Amino acid sequence: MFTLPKLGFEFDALEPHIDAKTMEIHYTKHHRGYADKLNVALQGQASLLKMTIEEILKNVEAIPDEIRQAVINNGGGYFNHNIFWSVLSPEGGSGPTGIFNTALMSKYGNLEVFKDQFGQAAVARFGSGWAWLVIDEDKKLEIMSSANQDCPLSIGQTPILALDVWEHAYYLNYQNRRPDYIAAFWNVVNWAEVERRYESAR
Ligand code: MN3
Repeated sequence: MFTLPKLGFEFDALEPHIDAKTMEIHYTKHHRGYADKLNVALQGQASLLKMTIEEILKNVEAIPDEIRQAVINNGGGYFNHNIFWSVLSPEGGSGPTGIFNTALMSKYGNLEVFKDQFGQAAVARFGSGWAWLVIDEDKKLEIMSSANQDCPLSIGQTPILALDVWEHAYYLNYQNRRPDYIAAFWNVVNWAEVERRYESAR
């Protein structure tokens, strides 16, 4: 059974950048919904139930046809939000450090260029989806976006920074102003966690 991770902060801790009501509904309804539906889809699937969610999403072709799309949607929804909560923090926003920062700077030149390109990917994602900073097996950094709950793990990429751009992530506070939500996101990014994910990836 896949269960929700405990949030590292209260629902109102990210205000004014992400409001308490959005956080509460997002975590207790949307994220829980993905976890519940993933568990339903996996009922009786003994071999899949022995795997981690990362292993399942890395091997979607091994999922039986009749549940594959349900697992991609709900397993992706479950895992993607786990990452998203982990890279948010009320103490966030400072900026990257260490070897991760060195890699980021060598790719993008400076943090503002990176934020701008990531923001463009997030704005340009039509409809519902995610913006990502990912690394490949050589730890090469790349900005990408995905539709719906499609997970970068399924195309061989390891996500280290995530931004949910489904309307449910921002509509209560920002309505149609996705760019304002994206700009506010940078104030609550937990760069230490992004860095940890970069360093611990193999
Ligand atoms: Mn969401």
